[in-house]
Amino acid sequence: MVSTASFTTTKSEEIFATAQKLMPGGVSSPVRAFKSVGGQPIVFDRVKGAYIWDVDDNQYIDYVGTWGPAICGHAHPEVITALHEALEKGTSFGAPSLKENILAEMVIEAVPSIEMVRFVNSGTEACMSVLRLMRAFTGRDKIIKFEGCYHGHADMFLVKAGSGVATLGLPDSPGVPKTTTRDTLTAPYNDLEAVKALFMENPDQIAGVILEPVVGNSGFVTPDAGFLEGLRELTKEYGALLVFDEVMTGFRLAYGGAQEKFGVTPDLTTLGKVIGGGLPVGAYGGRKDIMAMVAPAGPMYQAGTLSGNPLAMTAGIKTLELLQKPGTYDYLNQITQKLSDGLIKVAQDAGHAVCGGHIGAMFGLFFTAGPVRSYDDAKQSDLTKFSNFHRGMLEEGIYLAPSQFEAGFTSLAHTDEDIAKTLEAASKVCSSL
Ligand code: KE4
Repeated sequence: MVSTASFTTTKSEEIFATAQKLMPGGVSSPVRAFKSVGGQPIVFDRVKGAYIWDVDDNQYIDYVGTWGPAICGHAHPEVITALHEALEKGTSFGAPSLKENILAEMVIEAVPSIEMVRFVNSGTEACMSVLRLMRAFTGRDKIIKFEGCYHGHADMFLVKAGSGVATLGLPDSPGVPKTTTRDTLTAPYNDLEAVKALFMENPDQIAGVILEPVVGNSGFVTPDAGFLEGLRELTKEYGALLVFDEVMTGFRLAYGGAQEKFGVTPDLTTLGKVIGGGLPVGAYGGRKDIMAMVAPAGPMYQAGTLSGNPLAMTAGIKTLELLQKPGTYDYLNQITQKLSDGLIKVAQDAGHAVCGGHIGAMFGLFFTAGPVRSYDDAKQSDLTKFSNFHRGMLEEGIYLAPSQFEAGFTSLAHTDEDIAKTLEAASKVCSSL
C-alpha cells in the first residue's frame, strides 16, 4: 500500500461519519461509498477543469468527471455564464420552452438513429422509458440485455447488471419481483451465438436487444469486430428492435456517439450525462415511427415534472456547442490514448499483468493479461490489486473511479502535463503494488 505522509482526510472522515447516520451508506449513490476499493470515501468540496478538491483541500486530477458529464472540464466558464443568465428567468416552467427545441435539434442532428427525442431527468428514466416503448411498439414482452451492462436501476434491468450492482457483488437486488425480471433474458457480451439461441428459443416474443455499444459498467469492454453489426442483422431478422444505451458513450466516443464511431445505427438510443452538462438530463429517441407511440402523440405513457427544464437544457446546449468546435475529438482521443497506453506501459514495466485501452474520451484497465471481452472475464481480473492501485493513486492526487467495474473519463480540460503527472504517479504506485 502506498502512503504519502501529507495526505490527510480528517474532515472527509468527520463529514462521512455523519453522512452514514443520515443516508444509507452515507451516499446518494452506492458506487461513491468506495465499498469495493476499501478505505475512507472522500468528501469533495469543489471542481474546476480537470481538477477536484476534497474538504481537506487535497487536489486531485479527476478521471471520474462526475461519471461522464464533465467532458468539457468541470464548471466550464461558458456553461456557468449561460446558467447564470438562464437562472434570471427562473429554474423551471413545467411547460414548453424554446431551449427544449434547441437541444432537441442538436441531438437529432448529432445522433444517426435519432429522428425524434424525448427528454427525461436521468439515464435510468431514459432506459426504463425506452424499454416500455420497445414493448409498446412490438407488442412483445421479452428483452435481451447483456451480463455486466448497466441500464440504470429500473426493476427489469437489475439482472446481472454492471456498475454499482457488480461493484457491490449483489446477486441482483431484493425487492425486484420475479414477475418483472421473468422477461429479461441475458447473454454474455460479445456472444452473438448466445443471442441467436435466445431468439430461436423465444420466437416472436422478444421486443428487442439493449446494450452498451462500448461497455463502461463492467470496466471498459469493447465490442468484438462484427458484434454490433451482427446484432443489427439478428434484430432485423427476428423483427426485434436494436437499442444502444449511449448514456455513457454518447458524445464521448465521438460527437455522434458509438453509433457514429462504429457505423451501426440502432432503432432507438438512450442518452444522459453529457447532454445535461452536469445538470440532471436523460433522453431517449430514434425512428419517428417508433417515437410516434409516445404520449401525447401516441398511447405509450411517460411523463416528468422537471423534464426539459430550461436550466438543464441550457447546460446541455452550451456543452454540445463546446463539443462542436473543430478538433475536439482529435484532442480527446490523443490525450486519452497517451494516458491509456502510458498506464498499461508503466504497469507492465513494473511486472504486472494488465490490459485495457480507450476509445475517444473513455478508457479502462484490468489487472489481468486479458483480453477482457465480457463481464466474466472482468471478474477474473485481480480486484485486490485494482483496489490497492486505486488507493495508491488517490494518495498521489489522482482520482480514478472507485471500482474495477467502471470506466475512466477524460475531458477537454486535461492537459499533457496532467497526463504526465498521472503516469508518474502510476509508475510509483505500480512499483509498490
Ligand atoms: P443515471 O440514472 O445514473 O443517470 O443513468 C443510468 C445509466 C444508464 N446507462 C448507462 C450506460 C450508465 O452508465 C448509467 C449510469 N452510470 C453510472 C456509472 N457507471 C452512474 C454512476 C452512479 O450510479 O452513481
